[in-house]
Amino acid sequence: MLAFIAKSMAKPVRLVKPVSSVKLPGRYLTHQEGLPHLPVPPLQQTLERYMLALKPLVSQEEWNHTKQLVEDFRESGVGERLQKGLERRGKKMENWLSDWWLQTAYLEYRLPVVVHSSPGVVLPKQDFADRQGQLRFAAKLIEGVLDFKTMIDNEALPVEYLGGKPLCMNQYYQILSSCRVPGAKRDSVVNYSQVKKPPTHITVVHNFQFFELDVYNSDGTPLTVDQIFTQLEKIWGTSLQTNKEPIGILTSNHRNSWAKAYNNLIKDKTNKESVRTIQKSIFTVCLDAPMPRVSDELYKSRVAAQMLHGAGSRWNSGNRWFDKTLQFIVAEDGSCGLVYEHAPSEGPPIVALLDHIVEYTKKPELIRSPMTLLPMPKKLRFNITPEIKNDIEKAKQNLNIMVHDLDIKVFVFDGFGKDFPKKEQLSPDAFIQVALQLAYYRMYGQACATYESASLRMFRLGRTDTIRSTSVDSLHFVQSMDDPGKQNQEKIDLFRKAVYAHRLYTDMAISGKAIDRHLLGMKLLAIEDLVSMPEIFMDTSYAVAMHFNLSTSQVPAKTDCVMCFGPVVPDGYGVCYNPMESHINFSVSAFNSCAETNAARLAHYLERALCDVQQLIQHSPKSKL
Ligand code: COA
Ligand code: HC5
Repeated sequence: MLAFIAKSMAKPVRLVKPVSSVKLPGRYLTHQEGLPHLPVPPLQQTLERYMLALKPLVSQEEWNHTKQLVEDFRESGVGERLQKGLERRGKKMENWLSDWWLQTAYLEYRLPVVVHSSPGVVLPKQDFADRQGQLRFAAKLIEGVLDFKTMIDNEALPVEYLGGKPLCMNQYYQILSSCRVPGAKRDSVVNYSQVKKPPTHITVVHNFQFFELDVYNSDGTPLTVDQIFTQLEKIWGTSLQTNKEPIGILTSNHRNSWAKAYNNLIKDKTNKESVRTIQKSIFTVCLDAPMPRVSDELYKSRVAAQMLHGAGSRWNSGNRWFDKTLQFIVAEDGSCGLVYEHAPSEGPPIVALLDHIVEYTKKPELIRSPMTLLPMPKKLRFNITPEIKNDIEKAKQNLNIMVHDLDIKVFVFDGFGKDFPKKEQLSPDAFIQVALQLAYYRMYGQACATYESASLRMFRLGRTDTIRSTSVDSLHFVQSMDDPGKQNQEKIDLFRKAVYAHRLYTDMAISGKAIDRHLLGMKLLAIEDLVSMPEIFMDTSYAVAMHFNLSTSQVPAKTDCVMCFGPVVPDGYGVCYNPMESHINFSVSAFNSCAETNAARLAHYLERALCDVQQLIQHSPKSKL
């Protein structure tokens, strides 16, 4: 099917350039070409909306100062010049933003991918509690991913829609057989899915030891679940020693340190080959060592931590290659999930894959096929010099600090799900976001800059823009909620107004009219084109607006699972939620090193806020709005 590209490309596609340069023929291409280009919003509109977004965040004095800077920006012609530059870029490129975004948000970002960038997903606990069950489930999971891969390869994935509009499907072609590679100043992503001979193996890691497992027969058919199970048993049996160097932990380090260690590591030919095998593999499966048991209440938070960072060098953090795009994690006690490297894709395609796998693993097994003798999966060797050993030790220390610093709380809100807001003719997402504003305001007595991911996939190669959840309307509502001088009806009206405002911003963002990426574009163009940085980007208000104490994302799934990620500022929270019909799965993260934040406390305030708003609405007659 992909023979057309296969012949012309012997090397992996290296994503220093945007993912865009991968050309796929057929149905996919026709679909992609029908998608609109991301527009550059009008300058005046963005500047006005920026001033409005600042209202609830800065003092009147700061606001007046910024207003002056914004006027200067416009009147001096600097804004217009940058605007024209962006518009030219928009005409030249498939997407004026995607490559910049890939570089600035991911490949040039130097903090470790662990906690700071790679999200985790906690899948429902599976019904097994021993090694047999673990390997059996892992085998089914592998088969499920291969089934999904066939749909990708055959371009048979159903096109997704948002707000009635078809979405860009490019990210699906970036998640398999790809891997991030560290670089001195910036990383890159390699993608082997469209090379002449695409890989037919996955990597499996157990007790910190990596194996190459071929998952296809020579005729191109995938191995059966039984065959994979037998291969996993062999891997297990040859990796019983627990005293191995956790080589994979190197990938958890600060990107500059890892890039240095990487260059040193791959000087050795055997090491280089092993690393290439991991990078090329279709995906990775981590067979994790058992973790300490915790109470039912703490269980999901414990698993979320295991997915995000592996729980430390003593536990499973060395049982990973964090640069790998997809790592499925299966433990002996039935816990399972995933950690993924964010550069190639947003959450929704990953979750679509997970939904498919979970359904697949539930299917009854097919009749056992006669077993052909398969070769032993190849163990990937690493020669550890004293220098590499030293790099591993340093990476361990840093990782353990990160592990101790991450405060994570996963909980299920079971008061209601999407059902209640829908019944009240309110957008469930906006409802949750406004409740979160209330929770934060009650804890801190003020509002903060809040980020919610909005999909730009209505546009070709679209990634995300920011929904700014803190608005003048959300502030009015949260200030009124606990004000004894306000009547319930007034509070309800203010709540509804805030919810509408959020939904309006969402519609604006998904149709390419939000302000954050436009401002970023002008800033990046100023770095390229201007001699000095325009003052609006050096202003305190700008810094406040970009300091997202609340970094949030809705990632809906069919599966009853929860996604999680770390905060993006030292004194912030990461909040991710999956709203189901009658409950909502939440994760809240924070850093222990920050005395002002506490994940469980915000979780508690959030639950209370959701309940209080429901009560308010239920116990009052329908609003006029
Ligand atoms: N009355 C009744 N029902 C309503 C309603 C109203 N006023 N407003 C919305 N609904 C319904 C919708 O029709 C929808 O129905 P469904 O469950 O049958 O699909 C449901 O409520 C959910 O809508 P809403 O809560 O408004 O959110 P959304 O699904 O439009 O999602 C975003 C909002 C911002 C999450 C979405 O636009 C988006 O961008 N998603 C991608 C985010 C992303 O990429 N995250 C990961 C980043 S890595
Ligand atoms: C498996 C779900 C992961 C969700 C990850 C996510 O939301 O990433 C955001 C991406 C973006 O561009 O908005 C970034 N964020 C975690 C910082 C919100």
